[in-house]
Amino acid sequence: MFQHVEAYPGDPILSLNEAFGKDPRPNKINLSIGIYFDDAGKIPMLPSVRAAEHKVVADAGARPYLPMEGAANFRTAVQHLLFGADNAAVKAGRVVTIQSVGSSGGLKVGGDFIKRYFPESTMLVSDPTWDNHRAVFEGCGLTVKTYPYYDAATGGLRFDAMLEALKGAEKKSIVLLHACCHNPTGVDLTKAQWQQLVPVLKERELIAFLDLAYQGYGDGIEEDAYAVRLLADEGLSFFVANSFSKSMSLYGERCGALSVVCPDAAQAVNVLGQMKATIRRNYSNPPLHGGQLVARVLTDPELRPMWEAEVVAMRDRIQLMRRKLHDVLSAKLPGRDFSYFLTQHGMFSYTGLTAEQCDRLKEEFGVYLVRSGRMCVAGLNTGNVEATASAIAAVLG
Ligand code: PLP
Ligand code: TYF
Repeated sequence: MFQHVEAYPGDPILSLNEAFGKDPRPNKINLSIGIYFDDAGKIPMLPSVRAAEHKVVADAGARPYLPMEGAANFRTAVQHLLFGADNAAVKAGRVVTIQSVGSSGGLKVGGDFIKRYFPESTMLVSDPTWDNHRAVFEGCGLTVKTYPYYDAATGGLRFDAMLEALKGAEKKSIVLLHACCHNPTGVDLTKAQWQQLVPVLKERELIAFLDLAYQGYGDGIEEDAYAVRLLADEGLSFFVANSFSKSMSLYGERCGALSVVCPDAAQAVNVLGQMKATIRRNYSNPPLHGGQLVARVLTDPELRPMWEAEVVAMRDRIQLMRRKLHDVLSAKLPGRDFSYFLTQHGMFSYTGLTAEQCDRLKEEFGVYLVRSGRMCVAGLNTGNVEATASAIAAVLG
């Protein structure tokens, strides 16, 4: 019956993470999967989220289905977080937000919607991007192509080439942009570069699809929403998928959202309606619990500042590890430039290590990096950063 079902090779990142779990070596170091670990190497349960959970559980009653679009308190809180409570587009009823099953669910619902209403549009993603972007959007039936992004020579951005490519893109192409903390490279647009991008989006009638999976890990919760607010202020219509997996350490609760900024409130009503239809066809409605934790943290006057401080602490710890790794590696290999560890943002850095060097790191030293050379800097801690630097120095030396 199922002879024609071919073997699944597995997701490269998730498979590597599983291999790490099975590795019996006690000093193994996991810099593969995009998860924030604390200095003890544990996934944190944020105190703000724990307190929110106590409150939510104490208040909980029956468990009805949520509406297709998710819980109203969650959706409003997300709009305020992303756009600001006083945002003109939000106030005008031009922003549609649905609660999604992780931001992956938001990408999928957005992709299905785009396939139905912009069937001729090509999806343009950065070269490189998170592998699952291509998988999700091709799974929606969209054609996925790339625009230039990462500059291997400098460890920075090929901004001019990116702009040129977008200037030559087909009208109404969908442009997937990482709003902050680019996965996998850690290379982000500056505010000035976002501003330069706006006229290109307008002239070519390009439709931005922002992916905001690491809000707070770049420059700050508000700062990392810069692109979202800029595009809204510029009057553009666009999509934004955002995640609470990393910012609230709620990975397995699958908390995310998809927002669409529309030209007017009447179009927003229809867009929301068709989003609901898309959701109904996919999974009917999102789960209740995690979204209520998020809504509680975002709206509770005691918990909100707690969470904001926790995000600062996570971001600062990553920054400290970036500095430490940079300093130790620079001391060990003085001829080489490791400044990219300091200039790249968020959880990831592109190290330039080859697939073979990553294999050696894994096999000889128990240090796990994705074979593209992507390092999850958030897996470093005071107990493993020196060993990581020594292993990298050994494979580079
Ligand atoms: N987008 C990017 C760029 C990511 O790196 C991730 C997770 O690693 C996601 C989306 C999906 O996150 P989630 O579905 O957990 O919200
Ligand atoms: O490390 C990464 O880039 C991601 C992590 O449902 C991830 O692939 C893992 C599981 C998931 C979403 C993202």
